[in-house]
Amino acid sequence: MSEMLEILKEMVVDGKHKEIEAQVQSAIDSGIDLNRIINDALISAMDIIGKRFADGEIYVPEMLVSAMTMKLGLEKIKPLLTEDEIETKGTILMCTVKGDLHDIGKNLVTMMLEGAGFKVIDLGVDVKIDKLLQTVKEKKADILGLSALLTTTMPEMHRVIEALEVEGLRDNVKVIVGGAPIDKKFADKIGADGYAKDAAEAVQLARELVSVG
Ligand code: B1M
Repeated sequence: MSEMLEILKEMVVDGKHKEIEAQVQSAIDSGIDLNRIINDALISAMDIIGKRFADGEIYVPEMLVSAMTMKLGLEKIKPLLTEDEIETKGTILMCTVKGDLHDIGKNLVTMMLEGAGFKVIDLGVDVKIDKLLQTVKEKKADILGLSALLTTTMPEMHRVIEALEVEGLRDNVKVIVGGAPIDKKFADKIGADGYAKDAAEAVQLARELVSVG
């Protein structure tokens, strides 16, 4: 089993996008827990890629091919996470903030939230504040989820919260934040309603926030 996960991890690291779907399917067929496929193979591969990039061993194109490979693998798992149609628990608006194009983590969080029965409206990446405010109003979202992977785009989360206040929308929606450079201290500092370190925590947090209304 762990050998299969190792192979999967290497495939993502090496950007073997043509082979990844078949390998993920084999892992699923052999009964490996989906969370292990996600955490121990796919996410773990991106950590290796991040380190190699930081160390100057690889460049953006290689990072991009690995990201694409990871996405293909995740897409294969997605239908299994959202198999049970459960009554909607609440509406969540998700996005990666303006200036930031990283969407793998955001997509993973979205999938897990959908799997947990939330209706998720995914606005994509590089989302401007105007668009967020307009959609919060139109869709009457219970929660707004903001993702950021760059230290340079973290401050955009604060600007979103300030804009919600200015527009008189802050009390209508809970704001949750996440992404590799974000932590609880930062979330508290900018006045977010919650921080989640990963997709599983995001589901837990969303459940808590919706139940307290
Ligand atoms: Co970028 N990149 N990247 N990159 N990239 C990082 C983030 C970096 C840490 C790499 C490094 O130097 N080690 C670094 C940021 C440094 C910094 O800010 N301090 C970096 C850089 C510098 C850049 C560029 C500037 C490079 C350049 O062009 N010179 C550029 C910026 C582009 C832009 O956004 N404007 C860039 C570009 C890219 C690619 C496009 C090539 C590609 C992204 C492809 C895509 O997403 N479609 C990419 C990738 C793949 C990475 C790394 C390697 C992997 C990110 C990832 O997908 N991780 C990353 C290094 C790393 O993080 N190890 C890196 C897997 C994913 C599942 O984890 O996104 O953390 P993550 O999500 C987690 C949690 O954070 C959390 O749950 C998820 C699941 O557990 N979470 C939430 C995330 N959002 C949440 C929201 C929530 C709750 C939890 O609630 C709302």
